[in-house]
Amino acid sequence: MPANLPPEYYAIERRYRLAKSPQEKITIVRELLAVMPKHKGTDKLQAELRGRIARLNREAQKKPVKRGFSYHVRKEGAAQLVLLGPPNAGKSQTLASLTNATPEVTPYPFATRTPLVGMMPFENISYQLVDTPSIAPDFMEPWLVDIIRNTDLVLLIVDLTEENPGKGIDTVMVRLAQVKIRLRGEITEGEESEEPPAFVCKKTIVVANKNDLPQAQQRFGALKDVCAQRFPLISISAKQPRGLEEMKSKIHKLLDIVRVYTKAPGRPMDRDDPVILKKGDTVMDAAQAIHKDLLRDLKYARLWGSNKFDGQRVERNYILEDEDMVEFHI
Ligand SMILES: Nc1nc2c(ncn2[C@@H]2O[C@H](COP(=O)(O)OP(=O)(O)OP(=O)(O)O)[C@@H](O)[C@H]2O)c(=O)[nH]1
Ligand SMILES: [Mg+2]
Repeated sequence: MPANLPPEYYAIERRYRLAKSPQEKITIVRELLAVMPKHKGTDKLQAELRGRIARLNREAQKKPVKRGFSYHVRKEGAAQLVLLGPPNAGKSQTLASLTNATPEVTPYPFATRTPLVGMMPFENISYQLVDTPSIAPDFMEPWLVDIIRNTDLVLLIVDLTEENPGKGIDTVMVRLAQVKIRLRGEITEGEESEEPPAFVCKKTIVVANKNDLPQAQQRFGALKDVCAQRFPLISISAKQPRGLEEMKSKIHKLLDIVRVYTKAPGRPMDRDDPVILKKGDTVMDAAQAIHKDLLRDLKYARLWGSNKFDGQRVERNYILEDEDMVEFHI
């Protein structure tokens, strides 16, 4: 008997692939169970998902239990970006300018006390932004650690009205080193293994904000000298706004996101709802993102897109590129 799963099921399953922590995965598997029609055709799948929850629970329990209060920000969209920085740098203004969220933007520091989320549209996808409380030499919310460890990219916002905007970068890096997090412009596997054990590296872009104010250009020049070797760097005015489109493109490039449009033979291509993959992912990864049965039954695919002739036949292990169109053949 066929499972006849509804479209939401596949959308949720795609999110599952992007989830990192066991806890996050458990929540998503529960959602899968909730939307799945309950009949004979889904008995096996239901049993399998319940087994998966049990396995993930065991995995979650292996980790040391952390005391204290924590926020969990569930990932949505193509990737999650966390806004970090020293007080008053303009993190909340950046969130307000890029998303529909309405954070408190104030002339005084430490106005933001809890994480606040907004979705930032980019072309036909969107990224999730998370605004956070400021980090100072003597203050960082303890729960911020988990949020940073779990995120896909850090946007480190510094303030061009400060005489030395680079100080904001050092403050944040020193504070994070104390909780075993290293911010890096580039992460290659070899480099990561050079870090002391238990350190987590997070890919980071430095965003110098308030470039509409006097002296900003000169200070950005100085900042470039000290930081452009270590981090991708961009200058913006979150308030005006200025440089935000360029920043979004840079973020998209850095994340190495591959959008793939998929379809079954004889069916139309849906260009509004790409499957989100990582650089290096193959036709098999795209199939798995849709359904594991598709992965099992897949024989080959036909491709439309860059560097191919239309309808070219490719094998299961073919590496996909951004904006490729894939037709699955089973
Ligand atoms: N001129 C100018 N002012 C800005 C810009 N971005 C933010 N500001 C101002 O800087 C101040 C701080 O902005 P916020 O967005 O609240 O800064 P924050 O980093 O969230 O600060 P916390 O209160 O510590 O959370 C506010 O008065 C904003 O209006 C900008 O691009 N240009
Ligand atoms: Mg704020």
